[in-house]
Amino acid sequence: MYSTFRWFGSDDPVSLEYIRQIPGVKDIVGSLFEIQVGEIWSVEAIGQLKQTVENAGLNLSVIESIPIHEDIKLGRGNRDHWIDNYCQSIQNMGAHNIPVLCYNFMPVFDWVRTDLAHPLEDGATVLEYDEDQLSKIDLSGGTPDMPAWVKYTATELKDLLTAYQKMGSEQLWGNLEYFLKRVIPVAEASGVKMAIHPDDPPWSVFGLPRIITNIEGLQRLVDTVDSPSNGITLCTGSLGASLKNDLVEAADVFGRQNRINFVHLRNIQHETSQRFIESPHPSEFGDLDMYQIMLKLSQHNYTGPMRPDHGRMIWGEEGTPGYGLYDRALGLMYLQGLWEAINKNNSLL
Ligand SMILES: [Mn+2]
Repeated sequence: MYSTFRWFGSDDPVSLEYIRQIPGVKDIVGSLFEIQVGEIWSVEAIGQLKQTVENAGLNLSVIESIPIHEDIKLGRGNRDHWIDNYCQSIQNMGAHNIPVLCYNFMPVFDWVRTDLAHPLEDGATVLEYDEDQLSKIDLSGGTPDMPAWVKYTATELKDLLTAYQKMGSEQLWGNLEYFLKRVIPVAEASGVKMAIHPDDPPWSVFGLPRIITNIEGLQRLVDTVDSPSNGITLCTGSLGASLKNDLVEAADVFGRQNRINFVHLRNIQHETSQRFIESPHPSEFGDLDMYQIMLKLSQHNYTGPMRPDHGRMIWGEEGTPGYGLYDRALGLMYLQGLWEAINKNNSLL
């Protein structure tokens, strides 16, 4: 396993120069944010991003993510056009030897939180999700301002929500399987490992179907196309938002099959089954046992990228919710310490 750090591009208040000063970080998780959803990521555009990262003494090792056009998720008539574009983007990644692509198949919205700066008693703020607050998010004016969400106008959003209301989970599965059968062979030939990110939170929101929510769903995905390029992002915080998901088991099940292609490590603390905060990374502050999760990754010889996922906002830092420098760096140092101890203990056995 090697440490990576997410970087949101030249507008990110956390600069590549700062990231380079975090011990053990040589690899960047990057993306291109100016490309319209569905359009091809050109060799030139990817090359520019890669060059910027390399100029700072780092490598571009993961793309997170190339968004999937809603026509693909909806199975609309022109989906083949968008899938062709997606395949071309993957080939262009491969041309630059970028080995991992994190993506998700969540209808309309990316991750959802109801409070981006929930105060803790120590003065830090964290992201919070409270199912009871979800209905207060106003969708009538188009996409509300949430990090990582694609912006839709009021009319576009209304049309999309209506289109999905007619769709059940099985139909969404069919559309995902159609996509994978086209895309995975291209990824494999291009030397790119795909890593689906679990739905966050892993249950239906705003009446939209969500299917990548548990071990069974991830296994169905993995079984759809038998290829090392058809893998998962083990995001502990996303899957762990549901108390039904056992993350140690997930690390074991998919580590054993060599289908973990990317790892996001963070912890969460539940107040109720559908109300939680994103707590500091160490096991003692949340509901997830980071030691046991990493132990499974070590036992299955996971050698791929890992990044510390969302952190708190501390020490007066301002920036992208969940993506400040300080707490993600603190979390990463803890995770690297665990990893060193686990691997040294293993070598003594
Ligand atoms: Mn994640």
